[in-house]
Amino acid sequence: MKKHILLALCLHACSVYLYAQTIQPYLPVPTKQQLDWHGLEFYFFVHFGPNTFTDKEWGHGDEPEDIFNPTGLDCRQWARTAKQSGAKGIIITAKHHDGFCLWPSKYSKHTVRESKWKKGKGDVLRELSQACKEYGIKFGVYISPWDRNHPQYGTPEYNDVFVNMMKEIFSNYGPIWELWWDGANGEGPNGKKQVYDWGRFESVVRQISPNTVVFSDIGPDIRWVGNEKGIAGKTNWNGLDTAGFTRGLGAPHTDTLNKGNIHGKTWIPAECDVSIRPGWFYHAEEDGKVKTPEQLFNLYLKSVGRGANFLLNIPPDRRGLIHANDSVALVGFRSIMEKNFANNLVMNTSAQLTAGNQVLNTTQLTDQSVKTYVQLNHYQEQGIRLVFTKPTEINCIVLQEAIEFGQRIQNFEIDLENSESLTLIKGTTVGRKRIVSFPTRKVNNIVVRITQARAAPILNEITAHKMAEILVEENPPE
Ligand code: FUL
Repeated sequence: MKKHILLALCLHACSVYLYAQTIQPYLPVPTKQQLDWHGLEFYFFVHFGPNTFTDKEWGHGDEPEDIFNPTGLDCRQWARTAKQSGAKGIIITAKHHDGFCLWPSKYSKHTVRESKWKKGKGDVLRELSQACKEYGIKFGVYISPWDRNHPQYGTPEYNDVFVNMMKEIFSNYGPIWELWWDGANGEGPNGKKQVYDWGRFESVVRQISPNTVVFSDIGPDIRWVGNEKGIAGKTNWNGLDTAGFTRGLGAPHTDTLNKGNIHGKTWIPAECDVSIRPGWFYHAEEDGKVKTPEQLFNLYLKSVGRGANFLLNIPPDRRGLIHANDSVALVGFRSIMEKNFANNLVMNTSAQLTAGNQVLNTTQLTDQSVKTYVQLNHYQEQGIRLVFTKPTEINCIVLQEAIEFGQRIQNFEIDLENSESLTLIKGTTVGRKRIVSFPTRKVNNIVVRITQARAAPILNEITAHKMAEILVEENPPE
């Protein structure tokens, strides 16, 4: 009896707590820019350049500039396709390893200016940055420090060249939302490798564009997920320890990048890069190998559904257009997303915070707003029970942690209850979003419990859905 009174008091205190107390962050926490980045979830990568015309993946840097000659480049078509697919931005390969600049850089003689395209007056970065603005999506830039063309590559002067190129891009085409640093460091035209001045590159970018989020194997803002398949770890911590590591070959083990470090000192979330086709660049013979809408949705579950972001490469063809097969797949993906997530079945539940026999109604987790949240101060005894108004078929539950206060949940469990049976689902981390799918169950209630956490867990949203059965992930969550 005494225990119940205590629990009741504690639940009451907890509800007061929700409104009255400022929550202490559990470090590390994301910056404002990183938090906004998490919210974007899905955006395009665009690999385009001489390789598009030579059918290569890694150009040697000796390709004649005239090879770059798209016959009908239309960056508005790229931006429109992104918008229609639900992608929130486009990151373009401004310069890949072949060194060819898609803008007329003053610091290179291997650029669009030296090509036949538009009689040397063309500028892909100009056209794309404008198109992104027009369609209200973000504009980002990939720039490879490895340069197989630049005559100064392999000498200290090349670091000036690289810095100047970035300055050019930031001042002529900004704002740049995300900057993508490839860690590759091969030989240049004179057979030498470059010693990159990463410290300088980083401080220049921070100085000229503090709001840009910078990607590389180890951040500073976003990390590589450790594979090019678009798959984050089922356990995925946003923290990463970078001391003693460098970009490229000196990066942490790919498994660490995939899962993060549970006690990682810095918030460096994972981004899952993957191509819609086998290659990064367009190859006509891959026109029949475009991923299906279902495969794209599965990648969404394995990236965003594990707390990371989804960077999907859509390589334009030799016309400079997104191929119809890719567009069709993207439209299909968008429609799967809409159809399967539109109906949030927790709208038909009453949500309760429970502890033993004590029950407190709560609305914060089912109000479809990530701004309201519940902190479980006694999570070992507490659960969140969603009681459906009638038995309801579900096969997908989405949990969201209020990551602005740090990532806390280490293990969770979900009971799927009906009058005959109880199915237990177990998972590890949640992070910004955790999507769990399972064979369809008809349930009366679901109960979410946090079984292990690094600090009092804070959830901001729970949703439940009935997706097409074919979309359910094959392997149960962990
Ligand atoms: C890698 C590059 O070598 C590939 O060509 C591609 O650009 C991929 C996204 O990053 O490091």
